[in-house]
Amino acid sequence: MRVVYSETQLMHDPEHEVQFGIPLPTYEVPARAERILEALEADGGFALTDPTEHGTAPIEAVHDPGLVRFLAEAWSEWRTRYEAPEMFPDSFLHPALREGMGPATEPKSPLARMGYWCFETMTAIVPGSYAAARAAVDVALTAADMILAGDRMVYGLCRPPGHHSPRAAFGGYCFFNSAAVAAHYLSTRTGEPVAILDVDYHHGNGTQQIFYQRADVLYVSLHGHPDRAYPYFTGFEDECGAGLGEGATLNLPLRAGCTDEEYLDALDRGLAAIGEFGGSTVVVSLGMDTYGQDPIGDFALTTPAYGAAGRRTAAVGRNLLILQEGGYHLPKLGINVATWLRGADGR
Ligand code: Q9C
Ligand code: ZN
Repeated sequence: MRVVYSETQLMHDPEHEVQFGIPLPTYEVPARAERILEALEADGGFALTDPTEHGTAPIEAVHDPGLVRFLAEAWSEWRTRYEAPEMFPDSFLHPALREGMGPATEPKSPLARMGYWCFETMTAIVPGSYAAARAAVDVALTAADMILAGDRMVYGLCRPPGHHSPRAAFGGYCFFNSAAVAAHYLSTRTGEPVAILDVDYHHGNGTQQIFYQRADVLYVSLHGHPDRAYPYFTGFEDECGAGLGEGATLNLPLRAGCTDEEYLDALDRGLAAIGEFGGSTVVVSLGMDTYGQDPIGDFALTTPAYGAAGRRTAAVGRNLLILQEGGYHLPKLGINVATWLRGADGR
């Protein structure tokens, strides 16, 4: 199986995330990508390729150009005004602030701008963030090109992740929604419907939002129930899409302690929906934070479940564009990814 990866993605290297109002060491570290790479290299069944530059047009096809502009400028603006080595917002554009008054206009100061574009306090901007976020999209799009050229499955080792970013905001360790950019790219190039299977522990609120009103992109997600799990405000079972997109969103929220068996049953439900949907390619948002030892998830999955999950996903018979999202238990992250990919590859 071909793997697309760029070292530029390591340039996003924040120290902290603010949780409970306290700056704590972040879980979303460059070593995540290095651990995955090592496991794939040790396996020997994977061929590494660098991405090619795809520019901002495919990003702006799903994201607000203002978000792209902000992320491109944020660090250089910040460092002319503040001493802090990492950029965090302190005020957010809560929807109630301007209720009944019409939309806000984008503020001028970098701090206020960050509160306009960001929805939480866990996604620091540091000097290399924009370059890394752009590289992650290039990884996804280069992998998509390989599918378009005839590969049956390709793995894009994306980092930072992307599925929490909606059209006009970023957060949840994510900047650009690489899976959404790639799914839209595939849909415009093939003219076919595209299905997205999101198996990260967290609901992919960003991907859901981007495609919520579209009938030609199916979004299916298995995740920790939002009653207890981040991102809290989305991912409920009754969110099924709207307008033309009604019926093209399927959320399967799961209980804490979810076992291999329960998980694979839910996966089968998701895969059945994908099987009934058209198109030749499934974009997989692959998160390994479902693992039993993950520090921020609460499922009980074991490594063999990933082999079964990969196998069942491939058995739907579509091309697979597999893109990395979360997964924070460094000692087993690589083997879990390799096991999923091996399962899909049927070797
Ligand atoms: N106490 C991804 O896995 N932290 N993003 C939640 C709650 C943010 C995860 C902690 C989790 C973001 C791509
Ligand atoms: Zn996650």
